[in-house]
Amino acid sequence: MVSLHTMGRASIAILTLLFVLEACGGSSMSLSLAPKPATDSSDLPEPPLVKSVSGVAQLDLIAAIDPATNAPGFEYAGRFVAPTIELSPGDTIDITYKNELPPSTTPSNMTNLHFHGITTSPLAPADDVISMMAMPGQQLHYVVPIPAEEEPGIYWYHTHPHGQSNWQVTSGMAGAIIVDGIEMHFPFLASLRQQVILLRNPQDKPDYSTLGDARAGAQRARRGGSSDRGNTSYDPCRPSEDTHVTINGIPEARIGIQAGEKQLFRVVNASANRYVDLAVDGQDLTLVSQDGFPLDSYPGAPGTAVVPDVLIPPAGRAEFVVTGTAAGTLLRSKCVDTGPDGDPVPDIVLARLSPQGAAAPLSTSSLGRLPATRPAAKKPPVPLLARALPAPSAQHTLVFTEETATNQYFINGAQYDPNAAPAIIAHSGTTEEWTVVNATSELHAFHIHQVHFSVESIDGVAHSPGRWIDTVNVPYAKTGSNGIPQPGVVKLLMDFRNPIVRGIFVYHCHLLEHEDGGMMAKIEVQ
Ligand SMILES: [Cu+2]
Repeated sequence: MVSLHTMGRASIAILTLLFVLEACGGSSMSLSLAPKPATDSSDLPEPPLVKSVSGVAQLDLIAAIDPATNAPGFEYAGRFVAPTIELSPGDTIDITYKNELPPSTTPSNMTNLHFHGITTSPLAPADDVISMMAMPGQQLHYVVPIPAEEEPGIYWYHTHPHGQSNWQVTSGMAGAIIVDGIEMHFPFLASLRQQVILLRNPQDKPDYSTLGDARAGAQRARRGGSSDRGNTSYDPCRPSEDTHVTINGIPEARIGIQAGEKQLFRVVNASANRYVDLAVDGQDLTLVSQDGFPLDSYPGAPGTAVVPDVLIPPAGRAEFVVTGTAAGTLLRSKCVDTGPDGDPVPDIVLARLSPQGAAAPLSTSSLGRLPATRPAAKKPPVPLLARALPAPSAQHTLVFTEETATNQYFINGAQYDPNAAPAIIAHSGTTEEWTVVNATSELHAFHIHQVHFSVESIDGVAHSPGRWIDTVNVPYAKTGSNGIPQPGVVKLLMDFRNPIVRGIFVYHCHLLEHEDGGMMAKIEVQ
């Protein structure tokens, strides 16, 4: 359960005001702080774009307190906004990251970066979240090589300081990464406009002063034994202050799309803790990719899937095609049942899809339209992912448990210890079968750095077709017909074949309150 309050209404109103000021070039002062009516949504803001030049996407990023929210944020080019990084397979991300957060003890305001979903090295100066850490006043230099065979799709970067990830990510320290070339998998996408969408769930700062970390304090006090464990009549769709979601930084957006026009929506659930289940009223979605990997990257899998909705756990991504209608329609997140001990996730509207405004270009950047003439990225004749999968060389079981009274979270009975040896040793070039067991009464989202995996089964039911993903929902425990609690179980095929992935990295629950509370461990691939 996450019991944090959302940012206050005033904070949201200020965010809205800032956006409107920006949209108006800062010239208009006849603005109201009153909530905007749903019929007058602002156009979807587009973050600034950093494109690779000569194979390198270079940027300077600053961690600092955003005066608009009084919370930590990314400052880029003088604005508090996380830029979108766009590059080709084989390119390199080069980021100078300076920590200008104030020195503090609760929390310490240390920070770093993780490149979520990217198949890259876990060793410094690449995607190392264990030894690379900047205290206030310090600076890090990331050089992250993207393999030439990296799948084209949407990834993201976010901060990953254990104990403080929840507060930093929920405050917006996260941006999108686009690896170009998805039109090589799906030529029909080349002529479509696309929308890069980051969903966030702004929440209040954890009370670090009570116990010195994010695990308890006011959250525990507010929870006050309110667990619904064993309560079968709880309402998972109940309204809650904690369930507010922003779309590219605003409460609700208008997306211009003409009647009959198809667009590619590329969505990151950058919430620290909130699930979304995306749907568009009156139509099915044509899903083309999950977690950055096109669906047809799994051997034998169909290229696309027509689905009524797509569940995206925190940190997950989905890319899908939607169709405009003459009367307009709504992009919404449907209610999600996160379990008796989980947070309410009610149905909410995220965006109004409308023909109004569609005549104007949606974008002035290359992200507004995938150029059909883009030079083909280098792709090996037989990509690693397309080769026959070796049989698993090892099996591991991870049991997720928690103490809701103290807000502590465990994998196989242990909380994360930065000084502990890796809990799992794997060997490069192999696959392994991992069984993730959820013995709690709420959902968790299993994620591992550096590699993707496929889901073999969920609660004993074979899962087909195969897909490569990096974050998976793990069902909560339910009482069986015999009256005995049955844990939720997912079986995963872990892919350690890419030789770039060697070293020590982590796997964890991507509900970041749980990760901060200990639900994380190390793996070493040798
Ligand atoms: Cu969790």
